[in-house]
Amino acid sequence: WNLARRDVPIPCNAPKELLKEKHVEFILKCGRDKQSYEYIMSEYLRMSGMYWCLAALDVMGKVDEADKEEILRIIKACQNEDGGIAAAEQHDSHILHTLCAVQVLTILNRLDIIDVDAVVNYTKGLQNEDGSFCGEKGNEIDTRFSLCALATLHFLDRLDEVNVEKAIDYVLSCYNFDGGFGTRPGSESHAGQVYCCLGVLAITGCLEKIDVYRTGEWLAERQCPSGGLCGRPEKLPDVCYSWWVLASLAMIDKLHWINRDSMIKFILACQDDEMGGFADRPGDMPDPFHTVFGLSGLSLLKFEGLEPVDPVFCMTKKAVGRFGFM
Ligand code: GRG
Ligand code: ZN
Repeated sequence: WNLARRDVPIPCNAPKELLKEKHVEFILKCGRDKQSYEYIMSEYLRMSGMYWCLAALDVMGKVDEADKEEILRIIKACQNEDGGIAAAEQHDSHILHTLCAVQVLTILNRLDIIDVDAVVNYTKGLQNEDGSFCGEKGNEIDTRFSLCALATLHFLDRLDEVNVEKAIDYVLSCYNFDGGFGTRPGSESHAGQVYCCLGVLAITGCLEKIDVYRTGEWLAERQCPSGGLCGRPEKLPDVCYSWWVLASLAMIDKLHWINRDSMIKFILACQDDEMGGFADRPGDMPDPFHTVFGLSGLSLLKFEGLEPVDPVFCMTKKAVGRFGFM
């Protein structure tokens, strides 16, 4: 069956070393070129983008190169009346961006610049009767938002403000027989969702409530012959899964269930040796999203020259400090 698996080739001239200096340049350029097409078109992702970029610099030990004052000014301007934080000024609040802002402020150790009580109230207001969370008021439910909400409250040291028991029960109701998790009860297992659900169980100290062998097996099966990891059966490998899957395996202490050498080879092959940055797969365009997850995946594999990262939060252990998982 291995031969029939969908996969991508690794070109023989693909990068085999970590091009750290190029990645620092690539990330700094993303924040600098405010007139570029990419910058203007990605406004709806601005807050997430700041997290990807800052977290990437931090993993490379270069967080001091970022324009901190500018970042703080933008985040402050993105907190809305409802207490939540938006992707950009004048946009609506969303829990995805609220968590990203809290992550950035945690990295910079400047949570004081936002109204923390208001963030807590906003987050509380997103929890539903069954324990699930919406991403924004009255909108779609997804286990991604359970992680975002609990991680946000965790960094603010205010987890007790929501119904944690029900939040856990909801996540467990999304656990599938194959060992994976989906977005909602009964939905298909997806590695991104597994990461989010394990993150919730890790934050709340409930990982023993699942069958970690079954889950570890489902995760380990995501490795393709090229070494890359895919998000679910029959899908192509993508470097961001070297975060979603590896971090999940790390949370349940099964990182050794994948082949480290071929995984590293795949991640390194996704680097752009001219522009810097990582793409989803070899030869594609690089972006900050795949760059932070590529670098963080390498860090989990203890690749030399990178800061250790926390598998739940995708931030350096140094940044998460006492809020870290292990
Ligand atoms: C703390 C880092 C951190 C994140 C917060 C938002 C979030 C929580 C997690 C996102 C998890 C997730 C769902 C990741 C998957 C992202 C992705 C590549 C989705 C694409 O899915 P498909 O089905 O693509 O379009 P495939 O790979 O299946 O072909
Ligand atoms: Zn991807």
